[in-house]
Order: sequence, then structure tokens, then C-alpha cells
Amino acid sequence: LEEEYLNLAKFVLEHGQRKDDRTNTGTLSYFGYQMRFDLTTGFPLLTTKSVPFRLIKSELLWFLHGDTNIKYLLQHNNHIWDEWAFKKWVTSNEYHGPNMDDFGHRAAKDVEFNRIYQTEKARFCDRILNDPEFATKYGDLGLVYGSQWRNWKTSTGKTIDQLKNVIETIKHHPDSRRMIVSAWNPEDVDQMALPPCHTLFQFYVNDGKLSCQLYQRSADIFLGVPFNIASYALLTNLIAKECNLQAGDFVHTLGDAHLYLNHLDQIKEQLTRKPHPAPQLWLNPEKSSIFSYDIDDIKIENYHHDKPIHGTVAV
Ligand code: THF
Repeated sequence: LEEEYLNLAKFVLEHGQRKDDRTNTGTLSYFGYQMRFDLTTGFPLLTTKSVPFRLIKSELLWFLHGDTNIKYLLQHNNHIWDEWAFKKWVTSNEYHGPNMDDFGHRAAKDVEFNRIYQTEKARFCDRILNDPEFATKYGDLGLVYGSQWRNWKTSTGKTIDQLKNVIETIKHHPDSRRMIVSAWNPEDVDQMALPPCHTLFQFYVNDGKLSCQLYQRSADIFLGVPFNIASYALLTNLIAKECNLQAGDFVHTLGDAHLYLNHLDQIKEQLTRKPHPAPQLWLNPEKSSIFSYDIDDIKIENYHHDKPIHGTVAV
């Protein structure tokens, strides 16, 4: 299962080309790549480093609820989206703290600044958790995944619940070739903290199995992709269960597949490691609707993994 990912990393290390990017970090990049994970053989959570499944789970539940405010994530001690909300706050005219221009790069290079930044970000998170008005204003990332999946705005002022619709189609017209959810809304891209990296996904039913293919326009191979694989594998399993199907393949198609230059040592270290057997997913048998799950209804079992490998996220 995991070989697919390790092969991708190896391939981009070998064939990726130097390319600059929006975050000015620099990457090794390759355009167009596809992986396939057979979900009947186990759950594709990487074992060559420790991947924090609890973060994947709370992020997916956040999407499923149609929520776009990081408050829910913070309540579950999940900080993977902080930087994008923080950026909105420190560039607003209500912010009067220490200068936070270009905080991502400066924090990586300057220990003293990093201390100030961490303090300021912790204060920001505290305020999101404890000041409802502030949270409404600065915790919201705008029209990101949750909003496009559950509340796509139409030109006539209605909303479309793409996810609910696609589940209905899987149940009643499983041969359909139109089972698509798109997070890419050209009209809204400007109003998003970050335009969606996982852009569009499609379902496919055959032989009692539900497969899912994701088109990801931009893929951060070391930090993001392990999360994205597990997240869509979990989504596919949840929907399969609701529709009385087995989870089949997760096909992961990548556009700009890149290794950030400050992740190269980490990925090389990871490639020296040998995968453990894949873990299994446990879903509360009493739940069926994918919208009814809570944190404790989803668990990962027999997860044997190597040590974590740390890397900083490009903002
Ligand atoms: N931006 C970039 N540059 N890369 C991404 O992968 C990415 N995402 C989301 C939005 N923007 C992105 C955010 N997803 C981590 C993992 C996923 C993220 C953001 C950050 C991360 O730092 N993971 C650490 C653990 C962190 C922790 O324990 O708190 C890790 O080691 O895996 C792609 O969708």
C-alpha cells in the first residue's frame, strides 16, 4: 500500500525540476502523477513515519459539517490550519501587535522572531477559543472546502449540498458517471484563505465496491500528501459504509507534485525506512449517515509506525 507513496517521493527526487513557487521556498516539482491504493488490503496511513490520524479525522469531520471556522479545529487541538487564519488577522487593520509580515519565512530563519511569532499565534488561538465575536470575524477561512462541499452558492441565491447529492446518486444510480464533488469555484477563489488543493473528486461503483479518484492541483509531497491520502481513504470508507458497499480503490492524481527544498533531508531519511503492515480502520457500527460521526466513532487499529519526522509547512 505504502509503496505507491514511497515511489512517488523517489520519482520526484529523481525527476523533479527546480521550480519557484508562491511561498518562495523553492521546490523540486513534477507535473502529472497518479497513485492507486487498494483499500480492501488495509488503511493507507503511512508507517514509515508517524502520521497523526487524530488531526486527519478532526479535519475531515470539520469539512463534513460544512464548517469553515478554525474554532472547531482548535477545540480538538488541531493546529494545521492556524497559519491561514492568523495571516488574515495580522494583515487586518485591527491588529496592532508586533510586525508579522512574511511570518512563515522569518520564523524559519530567525529564532528570536520565531519566539515572538509563536507567542502571538498562541494568543490568537486563545482569543478564537474564548472570544466568540473575534472567532466569527477572524477564525473563518472563507469559502473553503466545507462551504463548497455542503453549501455551494448558485447564481439564483440557492445552495447545493454536493456531498449529500453524490451520496444519493451512489445509492440510487450507482452506474452514474457524474458522481463529482468540486471544491474549485472560479467565482469564489478570490475569497478563500487558500484556493483548494484537492480540487475535485469522483466516485465509481462496480462489483459492490466504491472507488474514489481525487484530482489534486498542488501536492506538498512530504507534509500534505500523507494527510490527503488518509483523509480521502477515510471519506471513501465512510461513504461506502453508508451505501452498503465495500471501499475499493482510492486513485490519487496529482497536478504540480512537489517536494519543498526544506523537506529533502526529511524525505530521504524516510526513504531509508521499511514500511510496517498497514493498519485497519474502525468505524462505529451504530453510525450510518456520514454526517452523524463524532471524533470517537472513528479509530485506527494496529498502527505500527516509525518515529515522526518534522518539517515546517510553507505558508
Ligand atoms: N500548504 C502547504 N504548504 N502544504 C500543505 O500540505 C497544505 N495543506 C493544507 C493547506 N495548506 C497547505 C493544510 N494541511 C501539516 C499537515 C497538513 C496540513 C498542514 C500542516 C503538518 O504540519 N503536519 C505535521 C504534524 C503537525 C502537528 O502535529 O500538529 C506532520 O508531521 O505531518 C494540504 O492539504
